[in-house]
Amino acid sequence: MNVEPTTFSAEDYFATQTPPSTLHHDVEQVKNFVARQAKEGRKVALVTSGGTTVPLELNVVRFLDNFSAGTRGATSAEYFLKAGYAVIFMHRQFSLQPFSRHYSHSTNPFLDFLEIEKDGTQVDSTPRISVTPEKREDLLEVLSTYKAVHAAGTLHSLTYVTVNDYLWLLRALSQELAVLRRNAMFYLAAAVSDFFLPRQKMSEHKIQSGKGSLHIEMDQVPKILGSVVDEWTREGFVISFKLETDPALLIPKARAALERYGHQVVIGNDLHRRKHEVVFVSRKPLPSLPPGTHPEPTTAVTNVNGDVPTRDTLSDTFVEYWLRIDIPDSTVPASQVKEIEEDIVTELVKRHSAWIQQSVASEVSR
Ligand code: PAZ
Repeated sequence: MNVEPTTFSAEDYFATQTPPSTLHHDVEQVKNFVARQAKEGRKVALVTSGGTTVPLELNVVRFLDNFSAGTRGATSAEYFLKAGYAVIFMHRQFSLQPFSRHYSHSTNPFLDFLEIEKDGTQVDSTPRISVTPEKREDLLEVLSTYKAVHAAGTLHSLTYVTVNDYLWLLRALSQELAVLRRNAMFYLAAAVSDFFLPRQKMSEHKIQSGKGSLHIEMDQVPKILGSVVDEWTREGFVISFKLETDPALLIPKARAALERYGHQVVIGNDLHRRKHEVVFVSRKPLPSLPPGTHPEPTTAVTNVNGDVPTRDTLSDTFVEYWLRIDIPDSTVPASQVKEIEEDIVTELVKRHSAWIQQSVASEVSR
């Protein structure tokens, strides 16, 4: 069968692709979470995190994936919680999560710092387990924050695997967050595939070898950010991420995304420098805005040379703000390494507040 490649609109996509079986349940939980946060007057950040898969068969044996481990999303979620936001953490199943990320099985396996005490058994004669002394302080800090967040009920996590799961969830969650109006922030850090195989073109069973090379033609994933901004959650503060490997493309592509979707900020990052350098691209404030409403970046950062923050105005319409931190020395313990997400979140929290003030003021003056 020869099926032509299609460019799906968001509408066509949802009319032809099937939702994940857990969607209804996930949405009910988010609805309750959002209602509670709204009642308690909290802002809510929807953080998307990790890569998406693209299955090649209906009975999936093979799939396409990408590099993202979910570090950006999981780390940022912690800083949003610290800043007083409630967080909906929508992440790729088994990618990094807030708090537990500090004890990742590959970089800091927790079994390595638990000890079975030789003496001092408990009343029922089972041996006691204790934490290696040099790990106690860090663990106590992470654990206390984790427990406090759970007690406050300000973190809600849910998972996706495929790009299809991601798209359905993002649509449903955006619609749920619309009730928060300007108090909703969308922090879209997930690495979402640009291409997919519609179920109508997938083989039902495992693709067989023996016929030479494999040719698969994928369709383009619909540009869903436009629907988030224009239809599903029209008053939210939306930040998308743009990843490139060619530095020359970063700013033009980020600007093009802002131009196309009309959201608030694109954070650009280069694959290899993403842990210590990002660029915020946004539209220049209109000259008629009241004084003090311009979200001026004030975060104290230094670049790799120890210079003061740079802010380059490169066009009449857009403004770029580079955020850089020092590349950590390999001798610094992981728990003391500065994380760029701390500064990213500080900057966004400030911009979100300024933006709320500004849009409330312009609504009042209308
Ligand atoms: O998950 P991670 O920390 O390894 O990587 C983060 C990132 C590079 C995926 C994120 O910062 C990002 O740029 N996300 C958007 C990617 C894109 O679709 O362009």
